[in-house]
Amino acid sequence: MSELFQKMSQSILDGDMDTAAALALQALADGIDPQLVITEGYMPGLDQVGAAFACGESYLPELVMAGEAMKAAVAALEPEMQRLGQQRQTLGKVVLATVEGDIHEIGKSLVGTLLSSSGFQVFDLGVNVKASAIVEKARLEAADIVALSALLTTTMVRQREVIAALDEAGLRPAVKVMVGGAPVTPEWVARIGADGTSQDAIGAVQVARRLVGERE
Ligand code: B12
Repeated sequence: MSELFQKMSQSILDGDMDTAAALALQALADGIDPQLVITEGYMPGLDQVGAAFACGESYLPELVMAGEAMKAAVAALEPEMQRLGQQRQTLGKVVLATVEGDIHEIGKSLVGTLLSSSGFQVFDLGVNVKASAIVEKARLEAADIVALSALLTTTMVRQREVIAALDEAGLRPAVKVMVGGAPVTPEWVARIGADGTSQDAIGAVQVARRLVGERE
């Protein structure tokens, strides 16, 4: 299995969408758990690209290609992740978005996929979403949870703006707010008055379940 995982990581480093997707399908055919495939197969490659970018060893095109390859892999795994969660009951409604000014979608979409495969009804508004649109959807769907992703230190502040907008709209008492993304820390969560966070999509499901009063 480790050889397959190495190839997966390499496909991200190469920014090779076709290989990334083909390896994902191969893993599914071999009966490997899709969540394991993401964390052990593709994530190490993505982390490596991120680290290389951070210290100036690689540039934006590499980042874009790695992101596209990761998206292709997750898209190939998604139907199976959905299928695995199919029989579960609906645990609650989640309005999910990456905040305004931020176009990182992979982590957000992964959180959405795992939440919906765990039994939540997810309304994914996409990336670069204005606070007003998030509040509107939360109102329309009577959401239980609003989940906000931000990958940039410069866009984290938008999470606080959404909380303020929910408050202003009178929705805050009824809606739990979950925030996430690489720069988000427990201190940030406390500072902006959010209800929970997690560093990964699997943890996000646990937090969401806790927030709707569901026990593991
Ligand atoms: C891929 C990528 C891109 C792609 C995104 C493609 C796409 N379609 O999404 C592109 C090329 C577009 C991009 C652009 C930029 N990027 Co970029 N990008 C990355 C990279 C390499 C990976 C991000 C990713 O997808 N990770 C994989 C997913 C699965 O992980 P994740 O996003 O962290 O999500 C997990 C958790 O955070 C959590 N989570 C996420 N959201 C939520 C929400 C909730 C509610 C919860 C509970 C949990 C949760 O669960 C997820 C799943 O496990 C990171 C580096 C890194 N390793 O993180 C840089 C990184 C985030 N980017 C960075 C930068 C600087 C940029 C640019 C500003 C570059 C530029 N100069 O233009 C632009 C910003 C554009 C914009 N306005 O948004 C920096 C941010 C630095 C900072 N602290 O602010 C990073 C950290 C790279 C670095 N080391 O410097 N990027």
